[in-house]
Amino acid sequence: MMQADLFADEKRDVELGPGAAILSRFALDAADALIAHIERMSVLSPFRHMETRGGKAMSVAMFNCGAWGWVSDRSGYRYDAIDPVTALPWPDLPTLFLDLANRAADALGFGGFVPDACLVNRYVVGSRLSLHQDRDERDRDAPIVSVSLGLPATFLWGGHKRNDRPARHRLFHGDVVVWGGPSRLVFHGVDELKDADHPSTGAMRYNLTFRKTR
Ligand SMILES: O=C(O)CCC(=O)C(=O)O
Ligand SMILES: [Mn+2]
Repeated sequence: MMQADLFADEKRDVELGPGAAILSRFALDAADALIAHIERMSVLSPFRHMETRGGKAMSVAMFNCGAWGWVSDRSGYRYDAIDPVTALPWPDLPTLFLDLANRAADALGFGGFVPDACLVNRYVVGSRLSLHQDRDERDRDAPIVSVSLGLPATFLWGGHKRNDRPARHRLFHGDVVVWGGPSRLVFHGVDELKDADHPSTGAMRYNLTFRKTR
């Protein structure tokens, strides 16, 4: 098991493009409280492997909190107010989540960001997310705010075309990525998670993506 590379050597923000940046360790102080909320909410709305339109189970397990939740099945991708597993509304967005997302968006100049959806992703060793655009939201003026927790991952930051070769950036525990404005529809993804043991999450990585869907 690899133990090195669990934490960044230094705090260093990275500009990804217009309206897009990695805010190094922006969520570090809140990280353990965020993880406690994730674990509490996953009792109400369990992590599940959704199916793609093609009928394949995704390697990343997910649930949502907030008024709207992203769901995928053989009929496609959409936002739904009801969790199809529990037949209940998704858990409420904790105030801590809302406040963090709002502050991160503000740091990039996107004032007044109030997300109505938060997708919670859980990666285990070998999980990956192939290059995609976040385009199921009706509101494209608001940015996406993404929080990384636990094991580091390699974030793929592409271009406006699927075939644009992506840049690779390590994302560490507490890092926040914001992309909006001219970068809102940039293709992005996550490379296969490598085995290691993180003091806060063990052999897992969590990711929160905050979205304004309407
Ligand atoms: O896990 C990540 O860092 C990115 C997640 C993502 O792109 C998504 O959930 O749409
Ligand atoms: Mn995405």
